[in-house]
Amino acid sequence: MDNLREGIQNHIIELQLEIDNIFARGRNSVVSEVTVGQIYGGMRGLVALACNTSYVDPYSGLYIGKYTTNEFSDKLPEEIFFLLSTGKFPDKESLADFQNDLNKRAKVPQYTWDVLRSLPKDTHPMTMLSLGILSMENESVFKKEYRKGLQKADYWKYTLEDAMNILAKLPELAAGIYRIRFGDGNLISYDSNLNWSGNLAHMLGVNNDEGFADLMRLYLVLHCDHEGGNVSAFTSRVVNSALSDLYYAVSAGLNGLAGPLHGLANQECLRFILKIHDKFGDDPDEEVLRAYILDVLNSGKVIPGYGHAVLRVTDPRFTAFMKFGEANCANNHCFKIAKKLFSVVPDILMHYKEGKVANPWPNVDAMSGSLLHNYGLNEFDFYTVLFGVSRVMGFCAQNILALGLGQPIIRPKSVTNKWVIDKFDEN
Ligand code: FAM
Repeated sequence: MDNLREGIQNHIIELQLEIDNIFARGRNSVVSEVTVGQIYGGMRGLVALACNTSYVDPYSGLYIGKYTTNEFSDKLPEEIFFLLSTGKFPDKESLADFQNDLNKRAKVPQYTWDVLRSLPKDTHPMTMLSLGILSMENESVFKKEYRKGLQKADYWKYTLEDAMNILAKLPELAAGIYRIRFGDGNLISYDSNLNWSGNLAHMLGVNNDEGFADLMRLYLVLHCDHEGGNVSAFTSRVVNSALSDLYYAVSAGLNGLAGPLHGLANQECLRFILKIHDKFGDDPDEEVLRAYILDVLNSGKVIPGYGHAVLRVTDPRFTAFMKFGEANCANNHCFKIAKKLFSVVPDILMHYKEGKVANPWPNVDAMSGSLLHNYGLNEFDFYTVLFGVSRVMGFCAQNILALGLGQPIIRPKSVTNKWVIDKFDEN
């Protein structure tokens, strides 16, 4: 992985130069004001973090580095990790070198399986994933080197070692969790001739169809990162900023992803589609669908898969999944219903309660579950694990770069109600 290490080193130098320039133009310039509403409202919209791995534009969606979703959605996850952490796609030789390195580190230790197999049978797969990563913390190279006395400038290098060890083991770990939790508990062996996502598809043992392997590739690419302020990425960075090693930080980020307002939302979408299928069959009439959506809204519920905190257009990741569905499973009943919802829901949400829904368009979750279901991956509780496997790439890249740039421990200031009241009285 020499090329990856060199790529990151160069990227850190470039980013540091940019930051030096920014500071020269005004280190104390004000870019954002904090309202009382934001203090009590989850800091929504507050500009308070720098993250150079990815950016979400309200109108053009997710960028990884300088590339739009359309420009990276046909790549391999390995290429995406390279892009997240170096700002560039790898050439052929760098990609092969990186993949060889992952192959060498792929084996999950026996003690991790012992931990996972000792859990109650109905443990949530996200608990198993988080615990699986944490169980390997004793292997942290960063931790060992730090104890010996590590220079600050080298923190990122040993964090990269940890990242490689974690990323390499994720396909075997995630697939093993699936087979222990939902299958007969027998694990399928890693195949070093396959790539990262190909191995995940193979070891899950759900479907040998090439389309399924390609769906795993696309799924792992599209969920890789979403800026630095979302619950899981931010949590992971906060934990790592205390120099807790990457095993702690990745496990912590996954714990955030496991929440129903974050990564767990995707399973709700498929549940919604299956409910529509149960009620109205394979090909519901648009008018019937429209009436049903209004009923759901009038009962005070949200339409899963629609709306977004940042986006104001159809999520390009939804569009990429839709394109995949058209090419691979156009006649699948869930896909057809998801597609029909796309032609009905935005118009309803646009006019709902005088336009209070800021974004009536579909997000990434509106389509992904239908595609997984098409290939026989029907266990909803596992979907967030796939999201997690992908998102770990973002956690790792964000932490490596932040350490490379010497970012300090994160410690925003909190205040009491009294402090806020006194502030009002002062003004
Ligand atoms: N159906 C019904 N009402 C909706 C709605 C939807 N899909 N999306 C937003 N609204 C309502 C929202 O509940 C709020 O109503 P109240 O003022 O009564 O609370 C109002 O519209 C304004 O909300 P907003 O500013 O448009 O959205 P937020 O930024 O507050 O929330 C979401 C964004 C994604 C939480 C919200 O759109 C939602 O609940 N969507 C459905 C669930 C979903 O798809 N979640 C997955 C999100 C995905 F991108 C992810 O992170 N994995």
